[in-house]
Amino acid sequence: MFKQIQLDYAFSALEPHIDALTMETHYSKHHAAYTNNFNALLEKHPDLQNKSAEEIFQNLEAVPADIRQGVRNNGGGFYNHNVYFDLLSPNGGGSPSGVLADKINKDFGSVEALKDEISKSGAARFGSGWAWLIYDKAADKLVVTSTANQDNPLMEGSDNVLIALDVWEHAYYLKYKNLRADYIKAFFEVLDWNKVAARFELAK
Ligand code: MN3
Repeated sequence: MFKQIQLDYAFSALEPHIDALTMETHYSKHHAAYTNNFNALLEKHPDLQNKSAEEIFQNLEAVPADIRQGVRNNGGGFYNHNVYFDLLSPNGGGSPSGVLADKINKDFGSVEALKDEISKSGAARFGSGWAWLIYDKAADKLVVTSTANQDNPLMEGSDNVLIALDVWEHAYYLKYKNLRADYIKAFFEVLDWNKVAARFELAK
């Protein structure tokens, strides 16, 4: 059984950047539904239950055809939100330091330039989807990318993700209405760079 991560902060803890009702609905309804649907699909093919979510997405073509699209949508929704919610913190914001900051400066010029690129990627994603920072280990390079729907970079051959930014309207519409760019600015106010740095350490 795949499980939603337990939040170590209250739904209201990210106010005013992300409002409590959005957080509660997003986690307790949207994320819960993706997770339940993903687990229900895997009951049809129990051998998949022993694999990690990463293994499943990196070999999506090996998933039986009758559940493949469902796994892509709901498994993606399960996994992507686990990364997203884990990266948020009432103590977030600011800037990264240490090895991660050095790498960002080398690959993007500055942290502001990286934020700008992620923001543009999220704003340019038409309809629903995600913006990402990934680490391309083979090229030793940080890369900004985006995916549609609940797809993620693992499905496209990446072996890790460092930042996951949900740009579905359900992530921001109650507070920000059509102003996705304002929500993206707010996301960086609650992004826990220590978690990003820890993901980078594991990916290297
Ligand atoms: Mn979402």
